[in-house]
Amino acid sequence: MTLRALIFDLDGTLAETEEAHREAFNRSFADRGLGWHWGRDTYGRLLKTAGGKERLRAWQDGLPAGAPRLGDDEIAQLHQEKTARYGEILARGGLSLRPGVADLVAAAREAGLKLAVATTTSRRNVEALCRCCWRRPADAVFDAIASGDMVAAQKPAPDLYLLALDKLALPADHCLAFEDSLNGLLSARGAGLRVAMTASAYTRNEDHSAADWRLQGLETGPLPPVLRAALAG
Ligand code: XBP
Ligand code: MG
Repeated sequence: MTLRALIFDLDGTLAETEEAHREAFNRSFADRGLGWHWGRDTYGRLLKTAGGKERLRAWQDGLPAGAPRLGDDEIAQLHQEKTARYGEILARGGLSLRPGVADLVAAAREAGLKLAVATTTSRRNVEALCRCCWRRPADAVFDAIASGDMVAAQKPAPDLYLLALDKLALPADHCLAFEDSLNGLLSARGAGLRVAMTASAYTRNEDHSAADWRLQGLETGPLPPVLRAALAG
């Protein structure tokens, strides 16, 4: 099989973004005077639900009976406010790529591989991360972007990776996925992809044994043999 493209998950894989997301959620709660606050332990549990709006609904479902609840339109509005806060955090340079990511992306581009993103977060947040960490628009870094606002079913459903493959116009067996979470692993495998895992701060205790490769980090390697061969040209 000739490797033709790398498909990267974004949150937790390209960068440790979830503390910035958590801060943005908490700021949007405070702005509205909701009296909600997500600590790390709570957020770690809520991260089992992919997608910020879906996560807000899962949070509400766990509130005591009789607690005030937001309707779907209010959830959508609150999530837009959260996304604005997240963009402000990244615009202040509040984030950097995980070690090894910039070098791998540059080496893959140099070797003629296509590069894609398959992420549950929004297209707007993909743009914010690329401008913050690469100082370039997302379309200048990646050949194809599949984001949560483009599909109906979030990870672990395969929809995002199937959309990335469609945008790349490549079959799954010519591509390699990089993920940090079990939801992402299941999504990529569901789309027929082989998966290299780099667990992140919030996913270190998950069971990633179904992955094809489990790396400590992209900078420590060893990279999957199929990728090493493609980079060697
Ligand atoms: C991780 C997610 C996202 C982020 C929050 O996405 O599940 O929901 O936690 O971003 P990835 P939004 O697939 O990149 O790991 O609030 O924009 O959803
Ligand atoms: Mg992730």
